[in-house]
Amino acid sequence: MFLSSLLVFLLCVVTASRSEVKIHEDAQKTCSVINCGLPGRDGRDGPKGEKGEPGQGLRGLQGPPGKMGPPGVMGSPGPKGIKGDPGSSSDAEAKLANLEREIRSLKSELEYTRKLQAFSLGKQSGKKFYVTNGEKMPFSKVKSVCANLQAFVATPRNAEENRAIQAVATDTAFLGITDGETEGQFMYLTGERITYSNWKKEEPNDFGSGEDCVIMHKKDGMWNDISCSSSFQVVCEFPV
Ligand code: MFB
Ligand code: CA
Ligand code: CA
Repeated sequence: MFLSSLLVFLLCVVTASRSEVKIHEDAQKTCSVINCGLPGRDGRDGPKGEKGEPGQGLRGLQGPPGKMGPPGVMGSPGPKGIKGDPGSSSDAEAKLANLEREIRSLKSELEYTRKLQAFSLGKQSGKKFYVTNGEKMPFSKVKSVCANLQAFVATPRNAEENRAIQAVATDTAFLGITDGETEGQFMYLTGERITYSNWKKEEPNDFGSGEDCVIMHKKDGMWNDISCSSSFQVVCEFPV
């Protein structure tokens, strides 16, 4: 008896809930919120769903180029190039002709510059000319200064040249003459014995610990042997 009544009760409950659901659904279709009251609160979140497929959203804009990386390792040398064509002889002849023309032009320009400089220094044509920068220095430096100018230390070979050097010097100046090789034998720097001299009275005397160089006095153009380590004016001689 109890079971049957339980069965009947359950049957009634199931039937009622189904009809309630249907009533509810029908009611939703036909009535507004005011007639039927507010919808119930959301239920609790369900369990987390499966991970979705990656989205197809817009990719970000291309960023600016990164900073320059370190230089790469030098590559190995490439294969040997193929042999070039042999230059034609006319090419070589043309190049040679150009070079010869250029040399002639440079030579005439140099000659012109020398004449202009000689004229500005008052040099007579066909003669050596002499130049000083007014500086005083030991004999060894005098030699190198003149050599750097492709010139020589002033060396009078006669009275005329002696006067010309005396006119250019502004103070007592070294001459290109020494007796360092053999004491008492004065030589030009080219190694020949001197053929002209203008010694002051009682000179040369190899005074003190030795005097193997020669100076010319500005006031009278006379010579004196002197120590090569003393400092006197440089006068350079430019050949004809
Ligand atoms: C000497 C001269 C020497 C020095 C010395 C001061 O003459 O021969 O070369 O100049 O004076 C006296
Ligand atoms: Ca001497
Ligand atoms: Ca002397």
